[in-house]
Amino acid sequence: MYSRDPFNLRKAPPSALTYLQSAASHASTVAQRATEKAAEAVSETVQAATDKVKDADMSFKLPSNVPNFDNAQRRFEDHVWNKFSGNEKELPMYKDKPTYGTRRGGWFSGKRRIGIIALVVLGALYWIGWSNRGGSEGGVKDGKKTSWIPGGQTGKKGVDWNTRRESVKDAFLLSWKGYEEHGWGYDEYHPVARTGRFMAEPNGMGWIIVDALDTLMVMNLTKELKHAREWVSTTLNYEKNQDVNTFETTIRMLGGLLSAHYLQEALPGIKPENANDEDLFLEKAVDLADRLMGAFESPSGVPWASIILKTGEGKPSHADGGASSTAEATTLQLELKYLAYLTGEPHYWEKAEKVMEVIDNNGAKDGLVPIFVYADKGNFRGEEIRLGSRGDSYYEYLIKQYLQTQKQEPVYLDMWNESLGGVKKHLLAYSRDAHFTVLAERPSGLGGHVHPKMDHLVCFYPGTIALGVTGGLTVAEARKQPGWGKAQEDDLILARELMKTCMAMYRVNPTGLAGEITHFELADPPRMYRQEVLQSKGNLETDEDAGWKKDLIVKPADSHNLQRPETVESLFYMWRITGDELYREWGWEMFDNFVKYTIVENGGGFTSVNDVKTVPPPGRDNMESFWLAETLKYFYLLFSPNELLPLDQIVLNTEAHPFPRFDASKKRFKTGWKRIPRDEKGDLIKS
Ligand code: DMJ
Repeated sequence: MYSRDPFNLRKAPPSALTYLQSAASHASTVAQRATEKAAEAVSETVQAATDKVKDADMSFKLPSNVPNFDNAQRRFEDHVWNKFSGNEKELPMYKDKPTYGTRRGGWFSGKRRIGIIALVVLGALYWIGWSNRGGSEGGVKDGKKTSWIPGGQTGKKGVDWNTRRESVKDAFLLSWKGYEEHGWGYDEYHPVARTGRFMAEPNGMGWIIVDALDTLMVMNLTKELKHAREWVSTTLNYEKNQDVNTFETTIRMLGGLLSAHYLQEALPGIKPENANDEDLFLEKAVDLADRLMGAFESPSGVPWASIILKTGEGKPSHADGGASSTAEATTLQLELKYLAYLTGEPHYWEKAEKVMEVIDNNGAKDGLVPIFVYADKGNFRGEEIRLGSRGDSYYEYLIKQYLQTQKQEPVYLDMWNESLGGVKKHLLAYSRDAHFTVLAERPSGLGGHVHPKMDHLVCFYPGTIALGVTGGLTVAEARKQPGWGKAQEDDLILARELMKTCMAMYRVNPTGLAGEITHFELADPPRMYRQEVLQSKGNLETDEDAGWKKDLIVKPADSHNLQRPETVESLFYMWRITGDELYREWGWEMFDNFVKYTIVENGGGFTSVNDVKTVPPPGRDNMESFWLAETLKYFYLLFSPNELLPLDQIVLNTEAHPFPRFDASKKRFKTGWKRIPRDEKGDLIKS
């Protein structure tokens, strides 16, 4: 464990904070008085900084919770998203999944400077132990959550979301600056040791830089983007004689390059004016994709788990009897189909959809697929069913493939609907007392027992259900569409209940951060969704009646937090689709806790932590690339106006890289396969 000193206060205290530090070092009563005084001073400073941010943004006074229509960022976004319709322009070596506790572990101008000052000042509050002034831990004071950074207290009326999203941008910049200074070019970044590591020699894969390109664009961080682009242009190459994970390389690198290409075309001021390298990102994407194609050269068409990029040679998994993970094999389709659309090359499309056909021809019951599949024969390995690790994004990409090609491929809607029905029938149970809806697992197949365990990864599901229900429209818009009815309303209720369960997975811990895995107490026998629909009784909004916490168990081996995005991802969808501000408030609370408990000293950035049940949590000294690519992007979007990346015009890949929805028929692409019909029991009818 390292001692916490956010924002380098001990080594080089900014002058305004020297006073706070000395105050904090006085003996008990004196220190107490000094701290209170200091806190008042800081609070005034923060208020002044916040006001300045607001003043800088606003040409006239608006109510604080109304989006600012006149600031530069907003103009930038309006310009962009007005252009959207149609959008005519034409490794790592490890699997990023839960490992049950064994996983490996400048100053700027104007408004930005003020934002950073505010964050620094609030870091000082943490350093001097502000949290203890209210006599309770974790920012809970008088039974109410308190906030640490500009934007105000959670639950407060008239919240300024623009200020809150600026705080997210500041957190991103702090992470980026730490990486730029101490880990530049490395694929892994260790913010405490302030060093990094290549996952492939020489010069790495661009793991962090490429994954973050589109977040830099969405946040309009042009200076940082220029540096990143230069690196991509001068240093990035995929001539690596080393096997890399097919899926991770596709979703992060290919996905990152493609969304950078897309946003560069769509956003004003992003593409360099004198660029003769205007297709830089697309060229890199094509080069990478052509190397990845070797993974699909298996007898069945299901991709090998790994690929040697230099030779294009596919490799079976070293573990799991050589089987590929089902989620990995089926989470390459959005990327390859968008690339097919951009280039007009049909083989990307065909390879991608062939996998779906082979998987579906196994005839999995009720749309629920086992989590391993052999690349040589295309058959499943074992019967284990879950929507957590190795199962998750299979389901996600069903509905997203349907939306990506503007609903031209109903086969994927059919598969999505079938799987949602399977989830309701087999996997949804209620926790024993509070009746949280639990998305459980079936480790021994559908005939086996219900295992009440939820990986953090599963929390992509509530938002994805909501996306499936409305297709990205708001509920208000969707209710006017033909075909809307009780089934859709019920699914939204289910999404809300699961969202609440995921939030409980955060609030159950004293840090307010979720562990990698949470178990639930069930009744004996379990009460199941298919038998009765229950509303959860746990009241998450008060700390007085926290009896609901007894339904959740976070085991020591599962209590790490890897800065994962799934819950804020779902909060983002839930906010956009339902318009219920509760989801934004929950997101703010989560962000607040990430800042409070995962920030590292000396400006290194933010880190994964080892134990969310200890305050402060011991650091893990690793910043995941998806912290920049996903987690902070989703926070930023959650607090942004809804017009930024309009949900009915884009799809986000599983690494939060946005692609446009497109009319596949314009490039003469269409679904090249059909499902084998099923009988009334769901068995394949083979001719
Ligand atoms: C990301 O790489 C993707 O979201 C993937 O689908 C799951 N794992 C991480 C984030 O948790």
